[in-house]
Amino acid sequence: MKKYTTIASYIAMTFAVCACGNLQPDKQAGIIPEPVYLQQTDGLPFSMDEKTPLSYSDISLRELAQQLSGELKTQTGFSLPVDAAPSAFQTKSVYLELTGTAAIPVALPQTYGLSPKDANPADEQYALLISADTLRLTSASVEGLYRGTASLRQLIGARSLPLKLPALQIYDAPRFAWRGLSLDVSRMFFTVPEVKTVIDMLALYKMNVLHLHLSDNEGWRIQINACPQLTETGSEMPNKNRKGGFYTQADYQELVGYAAGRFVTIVPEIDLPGHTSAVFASYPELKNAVPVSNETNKAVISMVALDPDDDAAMLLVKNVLSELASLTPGSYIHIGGDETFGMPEEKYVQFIDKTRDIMRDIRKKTVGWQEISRAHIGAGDIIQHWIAPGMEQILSEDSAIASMIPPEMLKAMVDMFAKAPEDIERGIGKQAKIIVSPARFAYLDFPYKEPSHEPAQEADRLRLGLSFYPGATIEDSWKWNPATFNPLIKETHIAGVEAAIWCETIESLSDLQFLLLPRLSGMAEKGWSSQDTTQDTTGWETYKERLAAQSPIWEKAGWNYFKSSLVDWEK
Ligand code: TNX
Repeated sequence: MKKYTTIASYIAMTFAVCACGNLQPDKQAGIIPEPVYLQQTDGLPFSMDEKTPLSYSDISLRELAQQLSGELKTQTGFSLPVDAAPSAFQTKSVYLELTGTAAIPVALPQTYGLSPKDANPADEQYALLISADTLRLTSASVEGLYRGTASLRQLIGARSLPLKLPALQIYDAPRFAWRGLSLDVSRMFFTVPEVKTVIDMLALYKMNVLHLHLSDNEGWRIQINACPQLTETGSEMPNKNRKGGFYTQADYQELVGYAAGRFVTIVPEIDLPGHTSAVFASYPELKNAVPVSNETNKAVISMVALDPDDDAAMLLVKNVLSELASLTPGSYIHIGGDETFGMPEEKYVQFIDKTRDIMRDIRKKTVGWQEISRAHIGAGDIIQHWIAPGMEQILSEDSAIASMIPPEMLKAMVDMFAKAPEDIERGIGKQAKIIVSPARFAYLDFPYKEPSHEPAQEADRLRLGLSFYPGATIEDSWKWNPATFNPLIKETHIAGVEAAIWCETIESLSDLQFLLLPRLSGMAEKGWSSQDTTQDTTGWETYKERLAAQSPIWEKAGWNYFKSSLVDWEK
């Protein structure tokens, strides 16, 4: 304790400087998301090799120590010997320590938002202290220690052997309690091992939610025992000659378990009542709530929606959500609710209200795309904001997409986008919280605008991402602040931040990684880092350097990434 008091007075001085926005650029450390407080010291580095013991203060940390040792092997080629039993701190070891909160001597900023498992967001705080003979990671919780291991893994992975880690002190905590990625496994089915790779990517950047988009027009991806046709027929929809597929309940539970081991919560989405062509193909007797001709419905995007007055449809919804709830330990299920083009508004409201009643009965909390604010939602519900200002341009009359859509449908789409700002005001008025996923920053299927450093990547760059979106440079995607980009949304309204990757153009894990990296790290920073350096003159420059430090880590892990020409990857 005495030791911390001394550190505290020293830090109080330097932290005062940081608080004025004059942050120490974390040049050599190269950590993303930028830690709240990082001070590099002049001391000698900590040397680490295959003999450095990995020790811990409490038996509950043994598994974490073993996991860390295994993860370090990919980055270093060796794993650290893990002590058989807990011990007191010893020098020259990597030491994991559960402590009281008092061990963090600086006032860390408040964490806003909602935890996906209703935990105390403060549990993610950690301290990492490195000097010539100390490598000490402390937190009040195992989860906080796990977040700290992500910083440590980056410090190690970015360096070559023999390992010398810079002397530094990090005190860190998240800005938002919910930091996620929405993964579209409907348009492109990813196997269990592939999804595990995505979870590994999230964990390295301290993200804690994998939102799985389990159903859409192009395919139903989760086994539901009460509705066998959903997987029998719905998982094999005609979809650009892509292979179909679905997760058995055992597969899904395996993913939930793998994610939990990395402090990632799976939030499953069943997209309702629209985006349900796979449901209608499975159960053709269901009534369509959208009054359009069959001809219009065969066009580019199908206009279908489940009808709240159809008992068979509501029974299906109840069966699906109940089974999913029993497989999902997290507090939330996402019910979709987006883009019900052409569905009469009263029907839409009635559908969401009925679905919310089901959610209450199965004791899960509701997340839905922002349009659900039109129904009777309230405190405890979350709306996901995706239709950011600028979206309406994509549908302007002379845009690429407008020419592909039948006029009847285009009108319904334009109407929906026009109402979008009201969704947010209404949702806030009803006490709902907001997951911030504005398409132009958070949708990782925007094509990359700048070329790659490698001419061989140009074909992939031009192929991947939806061509009707304007391109975005990785700088465009990083330069925004979740609490200021939309004047309607204040920090206190925000549940968290989510990136989304939609897979219409993606055909493999390698394609997926190409669109995820490097922008995913930037999105993780939006969710975690309290300090906004996007407006500083050096903010982007130092971010680029931190980004460049990630590429050795990705290469050793075998992850594909876009070598943006804006970054000097060689450094
Ligand atoms: C809109 S975002 C959709 C998805 C598409 C995506 C493409 C949302 C709630 N709906 O169905 O895949 O755009 O970027």
